[in-house]
Amino acid sequence: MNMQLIREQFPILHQDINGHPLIYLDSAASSQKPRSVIDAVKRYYEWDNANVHRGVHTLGSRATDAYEGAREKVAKFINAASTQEIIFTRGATTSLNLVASGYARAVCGEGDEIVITPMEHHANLIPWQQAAKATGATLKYIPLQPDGTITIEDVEKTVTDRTKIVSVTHVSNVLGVINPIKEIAAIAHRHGAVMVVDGAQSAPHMAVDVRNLDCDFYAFSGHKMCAPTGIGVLYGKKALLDGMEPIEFGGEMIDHVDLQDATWKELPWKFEGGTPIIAGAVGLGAAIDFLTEIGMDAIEQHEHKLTAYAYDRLSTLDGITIYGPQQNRSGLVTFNLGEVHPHDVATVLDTKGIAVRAGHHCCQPLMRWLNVSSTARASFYLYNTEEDVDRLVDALQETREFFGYAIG
Ligand code: 7TS
Repeated sequence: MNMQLIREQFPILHQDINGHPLIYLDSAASSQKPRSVIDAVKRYYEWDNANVHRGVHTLGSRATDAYEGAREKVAKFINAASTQEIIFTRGATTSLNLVASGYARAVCGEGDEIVITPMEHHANLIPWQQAAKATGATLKYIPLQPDGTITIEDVEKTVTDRTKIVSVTHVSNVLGVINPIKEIAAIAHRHGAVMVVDGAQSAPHMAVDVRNLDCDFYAFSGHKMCAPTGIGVLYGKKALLDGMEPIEFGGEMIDHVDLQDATWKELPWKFEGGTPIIAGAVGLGAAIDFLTEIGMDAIEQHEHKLTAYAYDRLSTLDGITIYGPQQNRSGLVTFNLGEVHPHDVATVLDTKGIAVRAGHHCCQPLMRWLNVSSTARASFYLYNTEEDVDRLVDALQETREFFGYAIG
């Protein structure tokens, strides 16, 4: 990958923060946007903006074409069988809540099981807690190994014939663990359960093929993959989506309405109540074009190399604890520096122009399992370089010296 060419396409990266060139290491929270995405959204508002699926006028049909064109790009990007399987949502959180409210509550009952892991983001944990409480189902957890991974043997032990849903993150936003979704899906299916995947941290960073994974639902957010905030996707197998009731009613999703009853449009529109996030979808389409042109495999390889480099360099710092496995990890490194509070680490790094995230990363049960209240996290994307990692390591070294008393 030509790093200079790639970095030139992200205007935001070329500025000083607190007197230092910005090093952005928080893409797991939200990625930066390339010029082509910013321009596509701008062009849409300057030339094509109108509501979709209703106007017979030219702008209405241009907006509809742009919106539905983006859906085709998404379907191709994840290798869905058809655009009917692509529901536009507000993001991964909304997508997962849609499955928990629209599917889980309909199929689960007393004594049934929903299986997840302790490494889930709250967005893939609380919706299942709520669905379990509402239906009398039991929420079960596949246990974690000391390095934060799960084993297939434990999946086999946890999933039973009473399991209706298995929902696992493809990539952990804290541990960087990449879960073996295809193998887990095969076990879920053998027991008649459906496989839900939280793809918030995988879709932006690797080639995803939902048919090869054979997952039933796959959720992700645009803003973590170069697209604007406010747009996301729920992929679902057509037969399952056909059998599901919508959870939002009005506007776009309506077919025929009487005083006492109503019918819905066909897929995918039945799940898209109200005026959809048209400009967001246009931006997501442009982001997919941008990522695809560079190549998802090339992006994955770049991040893999960079993360290995970061892991090795960070490991040399006295008093550092790095969480998650050393091998087979995605593009982020989560750590603590002795007893220094991660918010202090992030604040000192910010004074040097380096943006990292500190906190519980919306994974409180995982923090408890790690026996910490919070951590710092550096997360990488296609625009990050080894020089960024070197700057981080140097800055952490200085932070370490500053807080030496707390590191020992
Ligand atoms: N699932 C995972 C694995 C995530 O990392 C996130 C966001 C979500 C779901 C929710 O995505 P949203 O776009 O609907 O908010 N993760 C993070 C993070 O790690 N730091 O900030 C947001």
